[in-house]
Amino acid sequence: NITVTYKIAKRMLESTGEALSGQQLADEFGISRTAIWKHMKELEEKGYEIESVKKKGYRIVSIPDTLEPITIQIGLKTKRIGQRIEYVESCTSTQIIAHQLAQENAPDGTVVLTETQTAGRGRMARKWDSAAHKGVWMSIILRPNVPPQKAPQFTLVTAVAIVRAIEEVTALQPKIKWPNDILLNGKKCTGILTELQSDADGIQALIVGIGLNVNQDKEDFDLEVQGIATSLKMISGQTVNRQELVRAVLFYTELYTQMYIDEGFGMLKILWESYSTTIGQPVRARMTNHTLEGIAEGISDDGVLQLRTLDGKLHGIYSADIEM
Ligand code: BT5
Repeated sequence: NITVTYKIAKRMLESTGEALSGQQLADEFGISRTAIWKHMKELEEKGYEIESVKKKGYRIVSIPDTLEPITIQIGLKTKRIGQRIEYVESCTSTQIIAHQLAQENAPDGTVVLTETQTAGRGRMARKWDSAAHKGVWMSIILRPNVPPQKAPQFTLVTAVAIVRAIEEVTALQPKIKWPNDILLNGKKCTGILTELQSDADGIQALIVGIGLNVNQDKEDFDLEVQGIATSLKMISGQTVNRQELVRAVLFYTELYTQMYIDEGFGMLKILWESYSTTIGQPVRARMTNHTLEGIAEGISDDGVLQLRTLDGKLHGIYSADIEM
């Protein structure tokens, strides 16, 4: 029974490095010592390294590089986001699963995590390349009590949270490209996709999708994106602990989305602008039917990009692809 196995693993991890005797575990879980031994074998099969110390008992020495809930939830410092985590080894898209869960009344802060997606998506049904076990492919369900026009800023707020998380876990200094890209050395390491479930009463759920390239090497990317994509490992030269990174992303996403909900966009706008590569730069904004060129002067309190064209006119851009 896999849930019992994980409960035992959780108990062992929480005893911070001390060995627990088979008898003690057997008593606590109300099963036999042989059953405990079988659960240890089960964990070993799943990639957990277990030391069994004569007379003292069992100790978990290392945990596998997966994003299974217990590997994330131990040491997670959030109150809401990630208290429930749905994990699947593989799926079409975590956005699809999250939309489904949101319709089934999954609580605020529910997280969907996977190792690989067969139909990962970007904006406007573009493809998102999701190499197995190399990135963080995740959707977060939020149920903020705000009017629908306050939804687009969640993408910007999440971008700030991801930059803070990457800064904390690595020595890297990522930049944000309006509206939804995070860059390292000018290449995309993260994309964000915020989708909305709403009705006459307002926002039912926001589904915030995060695609974060972590441990890919160049050849792990599809040919089409090799020239524009990068990963944390490619820039830092080091393999990054994905579990620690997910915990940091969840922590800062909770912190900053709550700040946005409680206090508005003001402070976050300042933070966002400090990380932005777009502001103050000449840019080309490609929209569905036309293109504008000018200087990106800033963003409004609604998260709308302010672009001044050569003729001096100021344009509010709600959605576009930016070239610099
Ligand atoms: C985005 O769209 O950047 C949003 C990506 C969101 C992906 C996450 S993964 C978890 C969740 N589940 C999903 O199905 N989606 C979300 P957009 O701005 O439209 O950029 C898409 C473009 O980025 C593509 O057309 C490619 O050019 C490029 N691209 C695709 N895969 C990439 C990758 N892994 N790294 C960098 N760039 C990529």
